[in-house]
Amino acid sequence: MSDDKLEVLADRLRRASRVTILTGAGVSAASGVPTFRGNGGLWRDFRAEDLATPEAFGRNPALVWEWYAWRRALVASCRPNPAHEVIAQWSREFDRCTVITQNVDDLHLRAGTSHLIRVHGSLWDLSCWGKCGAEPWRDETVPLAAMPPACPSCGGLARPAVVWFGESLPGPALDAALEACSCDAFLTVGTSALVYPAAGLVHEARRRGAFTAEINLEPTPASGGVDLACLGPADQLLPNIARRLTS
Ligand code: BJW
Repeated sequence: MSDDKLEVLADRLRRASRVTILTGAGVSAASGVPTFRGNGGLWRDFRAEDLATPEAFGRNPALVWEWYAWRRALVASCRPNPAHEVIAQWSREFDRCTVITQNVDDLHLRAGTSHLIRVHGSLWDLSCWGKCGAEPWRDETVPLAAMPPACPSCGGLARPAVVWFGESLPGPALDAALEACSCDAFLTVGTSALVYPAAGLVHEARRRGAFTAEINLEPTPASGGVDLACLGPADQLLPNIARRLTS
């Protein structure tokens, strides 16, 4: 990664009044959380697309819960890495900085990020599969007391309160994410840019006049459409940019 690109990005961030950062699984990779696609993206022989759907849960809730229980245990043993820490610092120190994450691991929250929008929910929230009307509830116990867990209100089957393929993103989160596309600089970090509508946000930001940049280990479908694509690990490039901002 050339120093010039990082300097250009640092300069854009320095001059921006409003910054928006979109994150994906690559931001948590250095914490030991597996990404969805690419090396290590499989759980047993299943891809995310095989398990993260209402149809998969309806067919075999025990299997899908096993996947989530495994991920909850793994994430519980992980810590935020320097990428989370820099993003958290910027979210607190820049005047107007919004962080939109597709990640459900809550490592941004644990790093102390403010103005955080979680568009795909959280591993640690549960809701009623039968939609009995109970509000989603938080359960951070590892392992879960009962498998599969039950809704405390109606006793029916509970589900992870995350957004599966074919489901709508929570309206307020999506509205806030779209609003945050009206910014001076939009940075997309550690996402394969394959899953919509999140993948469309960077293009929306550019359409509205933002300077757009991507940080990823490899090129993605978004790379050709951003102003600056930086190849490298987020946990190294973000601290490098942060140092330039303070020097
Ligand atoms: C590093 C790194 C390091 C690694 N440093 N980088 C428009 C067009 C086409 C399709 C659609 C569309 N609109 C909607 C759809 C359908 C669908 C969709 O997008 N399908 C595509 C796959 C084609 N979208 C939906 O269904 C969404 N709902 C919706 O739109 O509702 C309305 C509607 C419904 C149906 C039809 C039309 C409209 C919902 C999407 C929900 C996604 N849910 C999941 C699971 C969440 C719960 C859970 O975690 O269990 O969200 S799937 C999974 O993918 C998860 C992630 O948040 C999401 C994105 O993955 P992410 O974060 O990008 O991870 P990876 O693994 O893909 O990439 C990691 C990247 O990091 C890689 O690029 C690495 O190189 C990089 N990397 N180490 C920097 N150290």
